[in-house]
Amino acid sequence: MTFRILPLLASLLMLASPAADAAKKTKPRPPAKVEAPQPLGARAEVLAFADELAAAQGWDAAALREQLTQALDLPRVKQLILPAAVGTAKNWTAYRDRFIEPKRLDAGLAFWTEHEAALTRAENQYGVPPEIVVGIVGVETFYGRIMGGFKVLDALATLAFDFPTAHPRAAERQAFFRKELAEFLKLCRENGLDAAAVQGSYAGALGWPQFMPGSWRQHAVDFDGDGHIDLMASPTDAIGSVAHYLSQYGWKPGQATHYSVTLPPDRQQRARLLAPDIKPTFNAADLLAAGALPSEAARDHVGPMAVIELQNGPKKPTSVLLGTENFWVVTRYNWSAYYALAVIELGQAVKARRLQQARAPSAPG
Ligand SMILES: [Ca+2]
Repeated sequence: MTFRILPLLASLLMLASPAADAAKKTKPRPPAKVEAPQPLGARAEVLAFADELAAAQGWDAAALREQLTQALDLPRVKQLILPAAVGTAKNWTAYRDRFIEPKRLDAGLAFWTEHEAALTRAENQYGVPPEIVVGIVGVETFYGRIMGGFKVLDALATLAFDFPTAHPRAAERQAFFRKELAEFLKLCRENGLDAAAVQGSYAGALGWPQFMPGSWRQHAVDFDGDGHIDLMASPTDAIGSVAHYLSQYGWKPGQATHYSVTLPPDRQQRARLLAPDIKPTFNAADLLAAGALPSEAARDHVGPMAVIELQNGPKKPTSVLLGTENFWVVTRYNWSAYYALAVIELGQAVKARRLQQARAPSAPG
C-alpha cells in the first residue's frame, strides 16, 4: 500500500500488517453480527462529491451520482480500518515470523528468478536493489497471491462517506479516503478499468505492489513497455513502480538500511535518542556522545540515523536498531518500523537463499 501510505495505517500496521495483507488474512475478528452491506444512498455529501468531481473533470454528473449512491457501504471495511484493540502488545518477533517463513521465501526466490531482468533494470534505472523490491512485493501481496478481495469502489466509498467515528483520527482519515476515491475514479477512466469490478484491499490498495490509487497515478511507471501502466496484471510494471516510488522518496543507492546499536545505560539519554522514533536525527558522533554503542559500520556512516526500538511482547527484551535515511524511505511505503524491517529482512533472506542456491548447482531447479 503504498502510498504515501497512510500515515494512518501506521497505527494499524504496527501489529497488524500492511493493508494488503491485512485485507485478506488478518486474524478473524469475532464473526459478530456484521450487517449486510447496503447502498450508500442519495446522501447530500455523496451527491455534492459527485457533482463537484464531475464538474472538475468534465464527467457526466448524473452517471457519477448513480455510481456512488449505488456503491455499497461495507461494514467489514469499517471494522478492519480501526486500530488494533487497546492492550494488544506489539511483537516484532511474531510479526517477522509471519513474513520470513519458508513458503514466502520459496515464492520470493521464484519471483526473483523469473523477474531477474526487470529487477536488475530497475536497480540500474532507480538505484533500488532487487532485495528491497522483492521484500516489498513479498510482504504486500505474497508475490501476487494476495491482492485483496474487496471491491475497491465500495471500500473507498465506505471510508470516504461512512468512516467509523470510533477511529482516533476519523476526520483526517475520511478526508484522505475521499481524495483516494476521486483518484480511483480518475485512474479507472484513464486506464480503461471498470470501476465496479476492480478488487483490492479493504483500504483500496491495488495490485501486486498495493499502491493506493493516488500513488498509482503519481508514481507508477510502465516498465514492460506495452504502453500502459498495469499494476494489477504486470509484475514488471509493479517492479519498476516500486523502485521508482522509493527513488522519488529519496532512496540513496548504496546506503545501508540499518545498523546494530546498544542503547546507553542512562535512562534520560535513552529516552532522548528514542524520542524522534523513525526519523533519522543523530549522526554517529551524537550517538557516541550520548553513551550509545553503534556498530563499527554505523560509526563510519555519514548522515543522520534514527534509534528505533521494536517491542517483542510484554515479557521479552526489545529489539533496537539504527535506521538510516534509506530505512526511512522504506517507511514511506508504510509508516511503520515493523513493516520496514520485515521488508528488509524478507528481501535479505531471499537473497541469501539465492546465493546459497548458486553455490550448490547440484540442487534441483
Ligand atoms: Ca505496462
